[in-house]
Amino acid sequence: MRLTTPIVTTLAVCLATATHSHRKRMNKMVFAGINESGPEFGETTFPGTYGTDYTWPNLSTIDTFISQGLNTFRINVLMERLVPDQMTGSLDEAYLGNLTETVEYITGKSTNKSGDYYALIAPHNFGRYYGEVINSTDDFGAFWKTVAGAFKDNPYVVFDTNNEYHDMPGALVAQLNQAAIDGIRAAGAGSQYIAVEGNAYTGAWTWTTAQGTDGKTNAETMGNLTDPSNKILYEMHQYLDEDGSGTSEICVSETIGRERLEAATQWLIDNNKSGLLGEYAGGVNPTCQAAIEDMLTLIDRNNMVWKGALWWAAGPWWADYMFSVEPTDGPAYDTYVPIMKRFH
Ligand SMILES: *[C@@H]1O[C@H](CO)[C@@H](O)[C@H](O)[C@H]1NC(C)=O
Ligand SMILES: *[C@@H]1O[C@H](CO)[C@@H](O)[C@H](O)[C@H]1NC(C)=O
Ligand SMILES: *[C@@H]1O[C@H](CO)[C@@H](O)[C@H](O)[C@H]1NC(C)=O
Ligand SMILES: *[C@@H]1O[C@H](CO)[C@@H](O)[C@H](O)[C@H]1NC(C)=O
Ligand SMILES: *[C@@H]1O[C@H](CO)[C@@H](O)[C@H](O)[C@H]1NC(C)=O
Ligand SMILES: *[C@@H]1O[C@H](CO)[C@@H](O)[C@H](O)[C@H]1NC(C)=O
Ligand SMILES: CC(=O)N[C@H]1CO[C@H](CO)[C@@H](O)[C@@H]1O
Repeated sequence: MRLTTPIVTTLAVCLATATHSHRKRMNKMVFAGINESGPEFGETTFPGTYGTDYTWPNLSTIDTFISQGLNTFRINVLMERLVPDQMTGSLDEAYLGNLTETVEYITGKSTNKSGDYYALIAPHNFGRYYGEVINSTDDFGAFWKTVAGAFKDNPYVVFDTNNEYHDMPGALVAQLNQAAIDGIRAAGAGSQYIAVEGNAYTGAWTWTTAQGTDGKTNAETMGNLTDPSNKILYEMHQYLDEDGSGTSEICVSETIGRERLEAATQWLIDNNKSGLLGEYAGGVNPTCQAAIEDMLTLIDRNNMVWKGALWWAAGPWWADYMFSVEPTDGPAYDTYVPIMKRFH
């Protein structure tokens, strides 16, 4: 949701080998799904009241998405509700209880026959805690050690360190991500994927160009993260409207999604990293539909680096929000869920 002029890159991206051009179906994404929104609503009200300020996903909608072939759900939460008062504090049992119920509902669908069902735990905090930029890597590591400890035995949880860091030093964002990785592994959660996000709202289109307050881009700072389990996913977000903020239903062109992903895709390839498009959306209209399909085609063809894509968003309180895929009345449900299904 960064407000800058669009950068249209002309960099060519290495595509998958032509020998696969007659595939009957798309390659399977590891993670195909949607964002579940609700637990982070009322994001300036702490702690807030369940049912008034925020809500949890309607679990029966998870079944609907699964029946449509989706397998990954990014659950947006707030750090202040999960670990109140201070990052080094303890878990709020009620909020954790609701989160655990949602997580286990999703991941419990995993069987050898059905495949894997993933739940991302994603603090929608933008690198802030009670509105202040997080500057203590020790406290942030402690937060993640505490949270990961509660889920360490569930291999289908994905820990998403924070939603959309922005207007921070790039070096600090990388250090916070490293502290989160270290805290999660120190909790004994060794098997799970960890989704790291970058500065500048983790935008794919500006991954190599947008500078943090220290002048550093994500491309310059994020590549040195280390993980003893080697399960880092570089999570990026991409919207297709003029300013890339996801606030307009108008997409720039039918090819804008692919164009905006090209430089980041090349970075993933050059640095031997795995990527996850953790948020994307477009309006319900032919230009956006073509652009989304074109973008998912790029992801599919580069599935040696891109491991999946998650639509923004579903959730019980979106009402007629233009991007809502909440089953089955969400305005984008009929158009975009079949497309997601096709690419999974
Ligand atoms: C969910 O949160 C509500 C309100 O805080 C609480 O009463 C309830 O016990 C929680 N549910 C679980 C399963 O922990
Ligand atoms: C699932 O597969 C794993 C590995 O192949 C195997 O060890 C396990 O017994 C299987 N579980 C079930 C319930 O079939
Ligand atoms: C770090 O964050 C705390 C809490 O928001 C703030 O009080 C402190 O001034 C910050 N320190 C630095 C060096 O920015
Ligand atoms: C790794 O760190 C070095 C030294 O700080 C820096 O020059 C380089 O750009 C970093 N690489 C990546 C991929 O982030
Ligand atoms: C790329 O990463 C994979 C998995 O992290 C690793 O096994 C492989 O050796 C790496 N390849 C190169 C060329 O660094
Ligand atoms: C939950 O979702 C189901 C299936 O879409 C729907 O029938 C039901 O009305 C929803 N419940 C609430 C409370 O929104
Ligand atoms: C693109 C978009 O819709 N962003 C919204 C995501 O949801 C949060 C609240 O959960 C809003 O603040 C954002 O504007």
